[in-house]
Formats: sequence, C-alpha cells, structure tokens
Amino acid sequence: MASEIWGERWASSTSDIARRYMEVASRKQSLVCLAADRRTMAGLFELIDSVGPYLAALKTHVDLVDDWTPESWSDFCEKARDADLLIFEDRKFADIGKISRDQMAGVYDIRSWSDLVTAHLISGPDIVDGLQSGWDDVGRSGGVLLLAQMSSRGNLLNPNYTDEVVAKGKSHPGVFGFIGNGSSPEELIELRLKVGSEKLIWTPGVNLVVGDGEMGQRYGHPRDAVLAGSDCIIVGSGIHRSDNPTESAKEYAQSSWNALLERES
Ligand code: 5BU
Repeated sequence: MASEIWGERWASSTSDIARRYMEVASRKQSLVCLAADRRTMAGLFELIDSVGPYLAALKTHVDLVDDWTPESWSDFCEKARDADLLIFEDRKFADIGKISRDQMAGVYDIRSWSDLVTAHLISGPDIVDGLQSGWDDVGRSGGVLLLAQMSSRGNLLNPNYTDEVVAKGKSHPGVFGFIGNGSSPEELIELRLKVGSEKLIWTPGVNLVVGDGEMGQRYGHPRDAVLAGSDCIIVGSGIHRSDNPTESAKEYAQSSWNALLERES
C-alpha cells in the first residue's frame, strides 16, 4: 500500500527509516508529526492519549520538560511506540562529530530512544557520522534530518547555504531527509527541485491558520506544504494548544493525507 501511495518517493528511497515513516503514515492516513512541546510529563501523557491515533511521528524537545525523569520518559516513549509512532528528538545538533556522538549519550541518552534527530551542517559533514556512531554505540539505528531551511523569520539559512546542505546530505546514507520551511510553498518547491525524490522533506511552520506566529515563527497551510513537496508536516501549537486537540489532530491528518493523494495522482 505504501508503495502505491508514495509512488516515486517510495520507489527511489534507499533509507529504512524513510520507508518506516512512509509505512506508518500510510497505515494511519496522516502525515502529521506532532511537536509535543508541553512542559510537564502529565501534559505529554495526556497529549499522546488524545491524539496518538492521528499522528505518524512524535517530535520532542527532551530538555524543556520541567519534571523530566528517566523513568517517566521511558514510559512516555513506550506509549509512543504502542501508538505506532516514530520518535524524533529535535535536538538540532551542531557540534563537531565526536562531541555530537557523546551528546547522543549523556543525561538524556537520546541514542537509546530516538528514531531520528535534527542536525545543522554548519560544522561540516562529520556530524552525521558522529550521530550515526551514537546509535551504533547502543546497537540501534536511526536517521538524520539536516536543516536545509527554517521556518523562523530572519534565519540565516540562505539559498546558497541550502544548496550546500542538500548537496552534501543527498550523498550521505545517514541522512534520510531535510527540514524545509513549511510556511513558504515557494521555498519548498525550490527545495524539492534541489533534493530530488530520494529523500524526504519534513516541514515545521505549519498551521491551519496561516500567517505570523509568536516570536518570529511563520505558518503556512498543511495542504500547500504537502502539495509543494513536504512529506511530513510538523505541527505544534495547532494541536497541543487547541481547545480540542483530538479534533485538531484529525483535521491536520485529513488535510495532509488528502494533499498527498492529490499530489501523487
Ligand atoms: P509550532 O507550535 O507549530 O510553531 O511548533 C513548531 C515546532 O517545530 C517547535 O517544536 C520548533 O522547535 C520546531 N521547529 C520550527 O518551528 N522551525 C524550524 O525551522 C525548526 C523546528 Br528546524
């Protein structure tokens, strides 16, 4: 089923994690990755209970939870797996390779529970090997999304920088995709042309209400992002701050899924 739905993206994919994502998204008929930016463990558990069925992936910022403990986090990750979700730590690693490898360990031990992480390529391509070694160290595997664009206004990831990130990331097997700016279909179309069809594009800066968000965030519509080439919409406050997170998650799932069907037909 995933192969029919995803067409060329599936056929040209060489990455296990990308295919796992496409399978989960097809099973759940949703291209939604929830940015679970709640600051308490209770808030996170409540969220996953109410919206888990409508998501394909769960994005975390493990270091913003006030009452974090290793035990509660491990329970939370188990719940995410039970809900058939890939776990994505949006750590935006940026250091040299060997430090990034060590940062996959440490207090949060990201390597032991994440399926994917984000990284900047500002320090050079060895960061990807460092992160892959982090997963290797605990006998696990995972995938890296490189930041090729960002959604926030005034960011410094200009088109030349994007070109370099895409050129280097495209040939690295540890990179299964790129972060693109979900608030701008024009930028996404450009990015898709550069990326080709083998790797995925995941996009933050997506909301059913388009326009400016808080503190420089910008939002585009989920449908427009997918039609422009996004394979996964990353949605935070549109769901977790909604009066009815379940209904909102359903709406984002429907909008993104319908756009995918339209895009491939
Ligand atoms: P929002 O509530 O939908 O605005 O949350 C967006 C999430 O995506 C939040 O967790 C950010 O850390 C994340 N994000 C982003 O907004 N823009 C970017 O360019 C990148 C990540 Br990379």
